[in-house]
Amino acid sequence: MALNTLKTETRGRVAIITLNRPDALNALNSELLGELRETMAKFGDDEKIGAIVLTGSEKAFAAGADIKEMQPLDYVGAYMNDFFEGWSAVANTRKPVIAAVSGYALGGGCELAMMCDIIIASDTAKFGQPEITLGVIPGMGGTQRLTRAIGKAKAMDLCLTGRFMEAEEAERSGLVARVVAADDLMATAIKAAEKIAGFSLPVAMMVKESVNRADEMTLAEGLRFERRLFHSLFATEDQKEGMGAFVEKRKAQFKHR
Ligand code: CO8
Repeated sequence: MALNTLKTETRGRVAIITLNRPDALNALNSELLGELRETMAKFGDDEKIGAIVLTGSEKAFAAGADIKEMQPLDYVGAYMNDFFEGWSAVANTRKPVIAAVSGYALGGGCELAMMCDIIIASDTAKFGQPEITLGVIPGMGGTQRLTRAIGKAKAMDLCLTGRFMEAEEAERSGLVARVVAADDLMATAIKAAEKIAGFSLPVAMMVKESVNRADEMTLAEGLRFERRLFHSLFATEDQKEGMGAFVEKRKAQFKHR
């Protein structure tokens, strides 16, 4: 498939997807969404891929949904097309996804980063939900995922004032897992993805599924869900191999990778 808005490459078991609309600071338009959905699905189905890194440019991870595309929308059109619903497929990718964020991650860009499982940011990253300045509210999860990630006080501050949050504050607030120097961003993200991709893939996928359930379930339901997954892993060869290798003091060779 020829891609106009993305670049992709694979390194071993890691797939790297780079948003590539430099003239629009990687603004997220319909074409990009279509290509990202297809690409995520392709890597999701590829058993040789164990983890995905999603990144943008040095200046912008993504400066939001494409305002020029949205501007002429009316209510009926937005409702009938269920505008933005297509992003759920990206959020529902079952393999682990790391967002490597440099520069602006604003509006839909911040929301896209939050659809990923781990955000690693360069010290130049700026996060924000400035939709209020455009006369709208976040529409791809900004009021929901951001509030769960950083709490009501900071989420209200960002969504109501539209201010940008620097990488250091984003890490302190719990949005970002690690902040690294801009030059080290991709190497750090790829190394983390390689580490994940070296483990048993179904186990990594169950970790992702179970952690994400924490946002959706009560503690009691979530603990039961986790326990069932935990029990199920004793039916896998990878559990036998992982624990066997520990006891035999050797490196585990997981089968399902
Ligand atoms: N959409 C479309 N084009 C964009 C966007 C965008 N989000 N962001 C930047 N661009 C374009 C600019 O128009 C410009 O294009 P051109 O050269 O043709 O004029 C080019 O990218 C470069 O941008 P700037 O010249 O503005 O670059 P600066 O370095 O001066 O500024 C900023 C960088 C601060 C990031 C600035 O571009 C900016 O403020 N961008 C918009 C950020 C924003 O508001 N994002 C939120 C968008 S709304 C959203 O994501 C969700 C909406 C939910 C609605 C729900 C409806 C159902």
